[in-house]
Amino acid sequence: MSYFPEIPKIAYEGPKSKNPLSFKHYNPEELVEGKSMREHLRFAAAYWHVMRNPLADPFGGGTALTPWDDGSNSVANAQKRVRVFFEFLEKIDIDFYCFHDRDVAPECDTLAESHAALDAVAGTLAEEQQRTGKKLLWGTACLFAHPRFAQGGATTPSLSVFAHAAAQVKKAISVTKELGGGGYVFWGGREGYSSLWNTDMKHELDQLAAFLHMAVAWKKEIGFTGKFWIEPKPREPSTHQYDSDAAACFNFLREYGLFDEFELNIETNHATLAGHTMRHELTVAANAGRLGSIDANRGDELIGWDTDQFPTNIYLAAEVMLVVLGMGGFKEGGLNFDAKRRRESHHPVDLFHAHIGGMDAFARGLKIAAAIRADGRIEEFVKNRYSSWNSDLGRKILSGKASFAELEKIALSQPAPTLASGGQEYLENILNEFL
Ligand code: XLS
Ligand code: NI
Ligand code: NI
Repeated sequence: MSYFPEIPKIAYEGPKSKNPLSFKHYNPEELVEGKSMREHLRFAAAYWHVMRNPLADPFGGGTALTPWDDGSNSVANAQKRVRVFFEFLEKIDIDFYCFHDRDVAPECDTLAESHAALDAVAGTLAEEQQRTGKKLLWGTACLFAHPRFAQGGATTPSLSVFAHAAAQVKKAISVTKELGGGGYVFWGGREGYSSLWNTDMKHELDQLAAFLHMAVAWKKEIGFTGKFWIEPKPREPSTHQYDSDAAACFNFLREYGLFDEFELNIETNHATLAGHTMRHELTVAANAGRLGSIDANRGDELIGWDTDQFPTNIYLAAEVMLVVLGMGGFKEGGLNFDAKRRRESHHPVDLFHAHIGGMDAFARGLKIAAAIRADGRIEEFVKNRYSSWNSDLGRKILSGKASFAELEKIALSQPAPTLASGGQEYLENILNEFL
């Protein structure tokens, strides 16, 4: 039985093909820097967007056509969706997926029933992983949709809600482990505030830290060897989210003695909402040796919210892949399309167009990044820019052995300082040679 009877398995046909249901650039087994594109890119599909996003917006309800779904909250319907999803993964040739507990399985009347429903659906996920060879990139818990989480999950003022959140995360980590997930993501959409008039920020941060310490303890207790990733986002749905950007996350983790246990999952649209470029956020994370995974999407310059569009910008994909190649590639992480179709693109075939576009854009980004690295001019320029530090004095300063007094003596005795050009335009022109 096929749920996408009209759709063939998507294959590489090359840049000249006019077949919209083919890859023009993503050629999974093609080698780049000695590794296949498949291994470099580690694409993942987001269960919540592919299977559960009705494509509503703040002004109107859902439009997505999901002929396989009976619209009920039953476990059987949830299990059927899993089969549909894995057919999608097979046809689109994506190797990994990500989920929230509440998108794969229904939320029931009691927590115990919700746990049981999740176990039942996890059984189907395990079967389908077994059948297809697809893998779980990461799992997470939804601590933002249900009304009980309106004032936060780990940062709620209510101790009973906090306990519920803890129980949910405990279960979700266990299920992620059972399914062999590479990581577990903490995205706290409601872990922030909408007004400081009713918020004890210090108390909430202490709660969040206690919550994460318990998560680490649970991870160790059950022997989950995947990574813990925090996904920064500055706001939406909260006015301010505590994990607002990569630097804020690191500061929080260091302050509370959690730094060694967490890496980051960086999302493009969250970076731009934080007033940063994606490259900035990736660079902050990579510099700390803590770039774990990426939620690949993009925002819209004209819309001030998380539009979660598919990443089709080749320039952006090249920048992302430069950072990824620069850190030696993904380990447990990958490129998760945390992206949804526009409300107007409501047919099942649009799921394929959307992912094909993202995969082809990143295939090109990968090749462009590799070409820039092989060319070497940009890297060389940046290296030269700092060459004055490549001296006894430079080394002395960086190893913390110099003093202001010593530098004052040098500054007083030397001729007026000089500066070489920053060469931004020169470098941007080089980049364009490869696009
Ligand atoms: C929402 C987030 C969310 C996380 C997973 O903006 O991107 O989808 O990736 O909870
Ligand atoms: Ni995300
Ligand atoms: Ni997002």
